[in-house]
Amino acid sequence: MVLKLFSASFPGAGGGIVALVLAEKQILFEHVLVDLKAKEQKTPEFLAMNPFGQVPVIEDEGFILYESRAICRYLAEKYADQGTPLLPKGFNERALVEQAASVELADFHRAVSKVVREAVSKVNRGLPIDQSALDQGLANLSAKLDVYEVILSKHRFLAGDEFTLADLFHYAFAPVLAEGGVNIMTSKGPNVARWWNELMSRPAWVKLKAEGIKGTVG
Ligand SMILES: N[C@@H](CCC(=O)N[C@@H](CS)C(=O)NCC(=O)O)C(=O)O
Repeated sequence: MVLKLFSASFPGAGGGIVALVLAEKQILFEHVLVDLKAKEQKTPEFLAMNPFGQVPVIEDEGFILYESRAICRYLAEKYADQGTPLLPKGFNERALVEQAASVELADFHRAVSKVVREAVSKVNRGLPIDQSALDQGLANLSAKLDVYEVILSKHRFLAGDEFTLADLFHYAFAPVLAEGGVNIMTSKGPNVARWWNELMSRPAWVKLKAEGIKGTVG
C-alpha cells in the first residue's frame, strides 16, 4: 500500500517539508489534496486522523501520523538507508541535529511566522498590518540570523557539513518571506546567504516550488 500524504498543494509550509523529505528520500507517495478553504480538514473523517483538524497527515500502511516535523523524522528514520541521509547515525552528531532543529522550531519558526503573517498573509488578504508585531518579528528573526551567521561561518550546514533535517525544517514558511519583499535571508550576512541560496537551489526544492505538492503515484 503506497504512503498517502494529506495536505494542501502549497509548498512553503508543513506539507512542503514532508513532501521534501519524500523527494529527498525518493519515497513514492499518493497526494490526497485537502481543500482548507472548504474546511475538509474539519470533517469527522479527517478529525479521526488528526484531532487538531490540520494538515499535513500521512497514512503509511495503516499508520496515521500528524505534525509535519514528527512526520519528517519518522520518514528519515524509516528510510534511513534510502536517498539523502537526513539524520546522522552517530549519537553526538544526531544530538547536534536535534539542537539545531530545536532552535528552528522554538525561535526561528516563531519569528518567521510573525513576519509572514504581517508582511504576506495580511497583505494578500487586504488586511491592515500590525507594524509593531512586524517590527518585533523582524527584530527577533534578525537576532537569530546573527547567530546563524556565526554557526554557518564554521560549517556548511546548521549541524555540520552535511544537509540534515535541521536545515530542511527551515523550508517551512521562510521561503514565503521573499514573496512579501522581505529579503532578510540573503541580506543578513555572507554565510547565511550562502546557506540559504544553497537550500533554495536544491533540486528537490526547485521542483516542489515550481510544481506544488504532487504525488508520484495515484
Ligand atoms: N504544527 C503543525 C501545524 C499545522 C498547520 O498549521 N497546518 C495548517 C496548514 S500549514 C492548517 O491545517 N491550517 C488549517 C486549519 O488550521 O484549519 C504542523 O507542523 O504540522
